[in-house]
Amino acid sequence: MHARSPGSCKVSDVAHVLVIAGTDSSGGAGLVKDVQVITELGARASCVVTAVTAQTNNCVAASSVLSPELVSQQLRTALHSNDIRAIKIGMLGNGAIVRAVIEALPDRGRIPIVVDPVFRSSSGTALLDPADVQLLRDQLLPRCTLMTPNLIEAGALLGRVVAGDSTEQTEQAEALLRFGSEGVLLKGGHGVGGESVDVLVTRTGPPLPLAAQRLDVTMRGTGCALSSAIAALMAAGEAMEPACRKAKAYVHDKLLVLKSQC
Ligand code: PXL
Repeated sequence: MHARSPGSCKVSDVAHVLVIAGTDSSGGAGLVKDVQVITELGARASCVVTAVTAQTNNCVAASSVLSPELVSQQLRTALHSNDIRAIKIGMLGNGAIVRAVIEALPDRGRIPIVVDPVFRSSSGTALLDPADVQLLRDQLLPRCTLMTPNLIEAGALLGRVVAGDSTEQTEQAEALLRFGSEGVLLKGGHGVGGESVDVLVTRTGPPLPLAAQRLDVTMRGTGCALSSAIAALMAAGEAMEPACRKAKAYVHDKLLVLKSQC
């Protein structure tokens, strides 16, 4: 008989996602949502807090970013203490934190890094200045595996008007790919039409439309949920395309449940 030492538990077989994000006191978006989704999908979560926000569903009452040193230390210690299999990046808050995260990120290609570019709260308050959006675009995206912008964030990153149809959406997704990530999932949730179509573009294949019936229901934190689900699935070994498909179906199911309750 062997006594198991406390350190012998094999956590390395477990999909473990590191979330870098801000908190939302309402619980509707941000870190709480991320950890909830990751846990529900059977993965483990560690976290790096970048900012603390006081929010209702209708407004941001207050917001304070943490020091870049504290963000950097959280990131380094989380990576050091755990066998992290994927990283999800949400709200960063300012340029100093964007830089701190870039410096402490693992080398590209080691583990999947999914970035959901958070520029505004759902209620419309800016959560990242335009100059810092450029920094994220030019220096963080080349370090990432997948970016998951919505149509509005894509317009801000490209300095263009929001795509009005599927041809423009695919063209904008391809333009976003030039910023250096390996893939871009450009979400069509803010568009019009009977279907909500996300377009996945990568360097290895043709653009892939992922369609779901558009539901006349809104849920805060759907962007957080989708990117966290993708990160959890990729941490468990899924490739980018099936991870995006399954994550979209997962979020769609959540919206269906919400609709059935309305
Ligand atoms: O849904 C994007 C998002 C991410 N993180 C925080 C947020 C929001 C939207 O409101 O508040 C903290």
